[in-house]
Amino acid sequence: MKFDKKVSELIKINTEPKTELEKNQFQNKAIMMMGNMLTIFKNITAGVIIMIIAGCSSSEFTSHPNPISIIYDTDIGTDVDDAGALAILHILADKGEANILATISANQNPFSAPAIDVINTYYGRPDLPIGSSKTGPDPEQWFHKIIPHYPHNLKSGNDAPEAVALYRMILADQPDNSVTIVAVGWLTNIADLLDSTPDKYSPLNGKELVAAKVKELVSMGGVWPNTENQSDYNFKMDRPAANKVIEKWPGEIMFTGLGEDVMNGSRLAAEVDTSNPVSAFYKNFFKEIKVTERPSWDLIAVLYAVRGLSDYFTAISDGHCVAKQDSNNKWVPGRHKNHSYLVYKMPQTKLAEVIENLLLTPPHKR
Ligand SMILES: [Ca+2]
Repeated sequence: MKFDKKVSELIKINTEPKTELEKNQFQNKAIMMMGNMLTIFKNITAGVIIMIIAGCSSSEFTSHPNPISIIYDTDIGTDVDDAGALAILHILADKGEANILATISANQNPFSAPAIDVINTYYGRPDLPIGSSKTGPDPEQWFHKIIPHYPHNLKSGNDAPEAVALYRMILADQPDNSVTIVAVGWLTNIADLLDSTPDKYSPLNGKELVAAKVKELVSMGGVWPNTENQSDYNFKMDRPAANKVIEKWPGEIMFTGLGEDVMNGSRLAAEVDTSNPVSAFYKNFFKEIKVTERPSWDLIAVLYAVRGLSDYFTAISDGHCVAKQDSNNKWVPGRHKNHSYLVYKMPQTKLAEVIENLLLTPPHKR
């Protein structure tokens, strides 16, 4: 099933009033589903018993007791780390550590959403909802010209659901305090979500919906603790959006910002053939800008969003970030409000190995 068909069906389910006939059909379906679930439960129980008897260990691709529900928001195409970050998000989902709810472009470039679709399709999730900003920046830089060579359904971001509508539809359907949003580009969609008004998906406004459903926003932005004239790309690209999110986001934000000195991509480009589009994206990027590896900015944001601090990072939470009108950010030490930023705990070379090993993991074939 095409992802856009799935999204349109989701919209239909969430919006159309149910007639008596539909209600009866719904009840019958619910009864059938309960029967199916009982059968599945019996099969799982039997499977577990067989595994125990046979002495089997669980495979690498087992379900995790608490997979993190993730919405991935990206400016994919302006660099290559967005593609690598989406790849490792899929691998972490294959391992049962993440449940990807949606993949959304903050980049208005019409090729960004198809690039996301290429990666989702390669990693076996062609049905994942994909949204696209209709208002965000559209830089001329574009590094993924080879997307036509890979299977995907979405031909243009103009055909994708509008980003904020998709956010609202997905969030409204999730349990309270359960969703992690990881934003690895500029914060246009996140600011627009805050400004959104009640609609057919939820009677809550954007700020209320976020407060109810989002556990944490992970933002790959800023230089920490202070920029000190090192202008940050993601904040700078949509400064009003960054300032709005810093000042008005109603829940926890983890600013990651790390990655400049954690290099990756060299082994992926050298050892994995171009049937993997992410390997091809890295190869082309390296050729175009004449480098052999790339910082892990966005990949670190995803790694933290799914695995938390783990052995990799420490959080600095005593204080808060102040939005400034230029392209800088300032950390004011003091009592924790709702902001934190990451610092390294694991040596950068070892962290680079963790990330490259995830990039080299082949997709779980479904
Ligand atoms: Ca990015």
